[in-house]
Amino acid sequence: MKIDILTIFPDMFTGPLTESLIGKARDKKILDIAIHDIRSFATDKHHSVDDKPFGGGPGMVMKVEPLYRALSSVGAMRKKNRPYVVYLSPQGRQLGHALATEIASRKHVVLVCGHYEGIDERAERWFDEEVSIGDYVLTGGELPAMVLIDVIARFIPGVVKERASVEQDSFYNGLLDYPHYTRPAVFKGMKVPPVLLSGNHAQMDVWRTEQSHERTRRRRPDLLKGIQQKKKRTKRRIK
Ligand code: 58G
Repeated sequence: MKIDILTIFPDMFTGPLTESLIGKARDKKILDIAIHDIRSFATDKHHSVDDKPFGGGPGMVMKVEPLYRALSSVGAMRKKNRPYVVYLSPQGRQLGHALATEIASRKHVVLVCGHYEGIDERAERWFDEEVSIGDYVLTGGELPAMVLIDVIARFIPGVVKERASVEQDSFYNGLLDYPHYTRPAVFKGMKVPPVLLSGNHAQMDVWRTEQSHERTRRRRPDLLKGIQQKKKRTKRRIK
């Protein structure tokens, strides 16, 4: 998968995209991530990327010309083989498991990071989708872009070593994760649930499934409603 990031703060990406699993996936060429400085596409002598809003009001607005040129440079303006262009914005469709798998299925994605009060509205036509990571406003789209890259990277085969690890995670099956434990078996009197030390794998599976359901019922009952509806729909289809 190829990801092009358009930003006016390219340095913000170095840590999160060079360390850990994402860094390894880039080394292995599973993930091809390129970061582009929108400022380098400005043609005026001050390389300006923002300007005062028409009609007045507080703050600055990101200009369309440098962004247009940056988008052109990554192939977003061509007719054939256009990448999927995503603008990170609080007005977008809220990111979740479903949206993440959809974006992860694309071959080439362009992430546009805004700043200040946002981008000149005339840029909207160049975006295939606006994505929000939650109902809050941030100073820029860079952190949301990194969150999006991290969540989609986990769905690309080879990024997370074990497929089972991805498939067992919360939200894959619509349930919260079961509790995890590692050595020592007793720490300051706190014991690991005996079933996990029993060696009976069938029993352990039952226990974990029970824990997942119980946790989901207590903490996220809204998720269980979703599963019940899904079950009802497939039942109807079978009839
Ligand atoms: C209002 C405010 C509209 C994404 C700011 C547009 C981006 C939150 C999210 C903006 C973001 C999110 C300018 C700064 C987008 C622009 C950017 N804030 N919830 N801020 O995903």
